[in-house]
Amino acid sequence: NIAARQQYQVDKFGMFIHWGLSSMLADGEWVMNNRNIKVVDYTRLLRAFNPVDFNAAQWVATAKNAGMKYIVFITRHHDGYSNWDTKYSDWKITNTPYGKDVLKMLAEECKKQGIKLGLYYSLLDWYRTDYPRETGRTGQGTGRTGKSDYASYLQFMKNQLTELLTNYGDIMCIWFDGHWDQTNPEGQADRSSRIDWKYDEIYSLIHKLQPQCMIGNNHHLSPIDGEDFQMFERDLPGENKSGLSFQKASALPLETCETTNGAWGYNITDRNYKSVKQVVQLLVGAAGRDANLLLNVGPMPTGLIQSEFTDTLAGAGKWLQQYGES
Ligand code: FUL
Repeated sequence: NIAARQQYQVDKFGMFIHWGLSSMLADGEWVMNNRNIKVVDYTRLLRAFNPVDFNAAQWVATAKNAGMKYIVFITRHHDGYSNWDTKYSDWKITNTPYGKDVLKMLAEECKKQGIKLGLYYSLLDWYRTDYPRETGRTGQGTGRTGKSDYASYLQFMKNQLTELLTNYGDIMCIWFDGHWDQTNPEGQADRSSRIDWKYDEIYSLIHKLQPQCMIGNNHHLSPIDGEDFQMFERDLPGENKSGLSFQKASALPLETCETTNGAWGYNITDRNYKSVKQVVQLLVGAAGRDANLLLNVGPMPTGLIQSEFTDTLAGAGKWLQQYGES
């Protein structure tokens, strides 16, 4: 959809939000894998998640105040937990003591405040048994047994994506991640996948449900058919400072993502907060390459975005008001 791609490039600046059960452990969103926490132990987090300070209005206002035009929210990260009321899993926000569909509240608030909403969706899953973990590179310490079954896992993803693209209004983009779990080690040129993800089926389903929805995939490869934008994780398009981005910039709209400190998910020991100046430099660096900047915050387990982030983002917003194009 050409109009959606053009609009996407105009939108330029967005807020990435990494938040979920892992936020409670306050050690980044990879904590389950990094500490080899077993599914039987990790799932105990479900009964403890009660983000009483969650306030969609605060999140959306923080983005708006920064001059951002969209939000990309983690609906499901690698730990497989769903941040919405999905019918296809019990491992979800509505089974916590909090019990409310945060995605619904966020979608409604975005609509109210005129901010677009995109959804991050992990292909990789450390929780489900049917995810092809035998060929995966991560999540080996989670103690899952049984035979994996990609056909079943694919159907699950399609069901969930259908929910996401049916029940939450217009979705600006689906931001896929985790492809690299099934490739040879990062840093090597050979990124061929050990499984066939059947992207053609996944992408055509999305475009059928919402033709204007932009598809991007953090596979660190050149874009394939069906993708609408090309992303560079913590990198400027065409450079490879991260050691992840071997792909060259294509003709598609480009996006670079970065964090406001060093981590994606909430991490109490990470005080490496970027200054307003650093954020502005990121913005200018991205814009100079005609790329969007998707800048991340990791809200606290209570649901609040900490002031170290909101203050800096407000500072960047002020700068934009003064020197940016409107
Ligand atoms: C990576 C993920 O593994 C990180 O946890 C994070 O979500 C980042 C944006 O993408 O591939």
